[in-house]
Amino acid sequence: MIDKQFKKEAFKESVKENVKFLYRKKLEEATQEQIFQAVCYTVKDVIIDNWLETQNAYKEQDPKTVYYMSMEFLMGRALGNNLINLTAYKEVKEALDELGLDINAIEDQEPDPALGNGGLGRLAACFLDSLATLNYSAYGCGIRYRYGMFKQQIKDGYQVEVPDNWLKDGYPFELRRPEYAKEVHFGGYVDVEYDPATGSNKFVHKGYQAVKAVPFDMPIVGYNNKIVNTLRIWDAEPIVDFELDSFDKGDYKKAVEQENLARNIVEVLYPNDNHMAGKELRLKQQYFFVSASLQAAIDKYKKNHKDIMKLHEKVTFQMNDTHPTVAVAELMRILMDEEGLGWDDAWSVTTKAVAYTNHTIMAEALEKWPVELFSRLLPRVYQIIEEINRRFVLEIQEKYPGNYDKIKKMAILYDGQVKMAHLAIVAGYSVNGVAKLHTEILKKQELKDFYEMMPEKFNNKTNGITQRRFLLHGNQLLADWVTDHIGPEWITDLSQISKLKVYVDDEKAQQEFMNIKYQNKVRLAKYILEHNGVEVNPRSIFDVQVKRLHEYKRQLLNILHVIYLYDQIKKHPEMDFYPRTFIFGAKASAGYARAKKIIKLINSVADVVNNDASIEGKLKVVFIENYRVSNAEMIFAAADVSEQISTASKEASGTGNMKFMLNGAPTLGTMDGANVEIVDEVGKENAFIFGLSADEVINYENNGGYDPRVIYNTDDEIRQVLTELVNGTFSADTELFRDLYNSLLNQNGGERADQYFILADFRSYAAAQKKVEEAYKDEKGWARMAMLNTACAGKFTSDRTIEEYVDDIWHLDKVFIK
Ligand code: GL9
Repeated sequence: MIDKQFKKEAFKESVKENVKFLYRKKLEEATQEQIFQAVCYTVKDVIIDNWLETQNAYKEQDPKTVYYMSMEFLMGRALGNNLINLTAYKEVKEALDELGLDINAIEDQEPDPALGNGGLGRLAACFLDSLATLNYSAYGCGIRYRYGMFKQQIKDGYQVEVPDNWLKDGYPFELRRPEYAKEVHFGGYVDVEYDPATGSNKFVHKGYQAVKAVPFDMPIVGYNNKIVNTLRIWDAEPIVDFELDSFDKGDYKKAVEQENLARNIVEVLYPNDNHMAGKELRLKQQYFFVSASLQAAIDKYKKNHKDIMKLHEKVTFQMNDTHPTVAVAELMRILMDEEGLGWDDAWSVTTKAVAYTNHTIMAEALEKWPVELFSRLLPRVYQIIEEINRRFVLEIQEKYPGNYDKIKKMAILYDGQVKMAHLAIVAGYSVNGVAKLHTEILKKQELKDFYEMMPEKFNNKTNGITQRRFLLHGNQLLADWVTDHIGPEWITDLSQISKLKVYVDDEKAQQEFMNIKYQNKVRLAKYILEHNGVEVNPRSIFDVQVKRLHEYKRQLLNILHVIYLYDQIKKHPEMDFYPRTFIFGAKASAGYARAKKIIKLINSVADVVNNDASIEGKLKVVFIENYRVSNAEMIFAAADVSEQISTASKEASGTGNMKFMLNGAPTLGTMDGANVEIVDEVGKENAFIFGLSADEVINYENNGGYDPRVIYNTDDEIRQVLTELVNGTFSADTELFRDLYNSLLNQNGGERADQYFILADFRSYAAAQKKVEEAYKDEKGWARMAMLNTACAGKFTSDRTIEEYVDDIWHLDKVFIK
């Protein structure tokens, strides 16, 4: 598609016009930021036309629509991605060249919209890309946080969090839609009033505080198909006092409270990954965007449809984890209190319209709200949950008479808590896990009782990633090479990438493939020099672990192994050793002390190792500051080894693992999450697998854990590594890493010693690492393995995932635009 605006001359004119119009400047006088804005407005102009056309086509063809409800959308930068999906990237790059501008520098002006923590939020973003590309009608529904994921600075080896003011200069791709504003109500009480018209009682919510939810729409551009869907994120505004109910007129205190509520509610994203903080404001955020999104969806439905009882035929709501689960009760409330349905009708529609995805089995991530808090904040919604619970408990009793243990384990309300996962499962028409192993663990362990009672709801949808961002945009050299060899079909049909298999033994192809990897390593080395001041050798093995910092992801195992290698090199300087660069990137939750200490340890080890001339640069350790979507794209492209070393059973899927694979980096990992399926696709001889299995881990856990002291007492080299945490090797303060040391050896309160089995897996990890080194020395063998990883990555496109959601859960219709 070469639209008018993307003919080079027209494009250049338009950019100059925009600079003049927006800033009263000539191109030569404009700053890079101003040029970035001007370029975006030119691109947005094209997008808007397609956006209008798409929405018109949806109106005419009336397809079923999915509303993907998520507290997080980790979009990453839009400009480059939009150009890619408009198939205009190359023309625009040339046009900018001719203006004396570098497209990379312009792209670098864009702040990363970081409205998410990690995998869960990035998955939502990949899904939106695939939905638009596959011609499905879809909305992303979320929150327009004023501050997204914090920016990470490393000072003296410590993480420092800096606010991410991504809206500071205005975000060019968003569109404010005040005409679709909705009111959301908090607090107050419920009155029961007799309605003589119907002869029944109705429930009236009174004395509440109100917030105005104002939507901002972001375009989601499909690849080369003219579809533009919408990510609708909600901002909060105070309801100014003349808009107060007549009842409240002149209530100054209330007006101030409402203003504060609006100011706070969308202020900031909670920076927790796989962890629930239980803060009241978080529940307010959840209800705020859920209520506004449901109201908007129902309004839209009612514009073209009369029968609310058929809502589920045109609309489906996918709940991304339990974060939006209050949607179950809010939909019931709207259907009953606003639309006038009775309970049974409302329940019948709701339970055909909402579906739930589970993303973790980590106990600390399970959302449970105190009844006191919940009922105070959302009195009417709580009342509805009580009734859902009452009816469900009756069902349990009918199915398992006299079995009170079942009620204890499965009730939605128990022990003074509202259990959001139970609500999601009871109401949802589908419950899915995100990788085969994860879904099996849900069925056999975490959600066993629910699976036994309603097996038909459970299904697996293995995660995926979009190849448009993580290969076509992030690794343009490899993308061009792939297209030269097998044509461009892989861009929208990643299964085609298996055609590369015929080249894996072709020496010329091997050399080209590895030369591209080398160039990407040079690009990353330059970034590292600029950002870390560390020189790394692009001929060394780039061994990469980038993901959120979490004990279960075991960055600690990785850095302990680095210490072990360092000890080995020091002890045997003559030993054969292939140069290695260990690259880390990770944000720790601001309140997660142990995770932050692990960051400090990585940086302390880096200081010692990188500055020890005696090891002749054989080992380098780099911690990349502020890991985020934009630098991730460059990091995946440059990786030789993909570290996926979570304690088996803990990582529900992982999606970084797929991004590395697609970019030709073999997995060094445990049999956890989607690693299992990666090995299925590429073959275990093209991966480096180690460690306890999920069954073994679960077995230990169910039987009181294991004893790391046995390993400590019998393995001198492991003991030496641990000792170096507390003997001053990496910090003059010998107490600095004492907590990490203790966590591996001593039980602490309810926490078992080494609860993530680091020492248990250490030897098999070290052995797998040794195999990596041997394999890398065999240049042809390695090239073959790297190419096979790319060639076997077809399954892991989010296009495949979305088609499975559509076939098994959503049943959407495709829409085509002429
Ligand atoms: C996560 C899992 O931990 C990942 O293994 C999984 O790939 C993603 C997407 O399904 O979901 N679950 C979860 O709570 N997070 C995940 O990344 N964390 C956040 O990003 C909040």
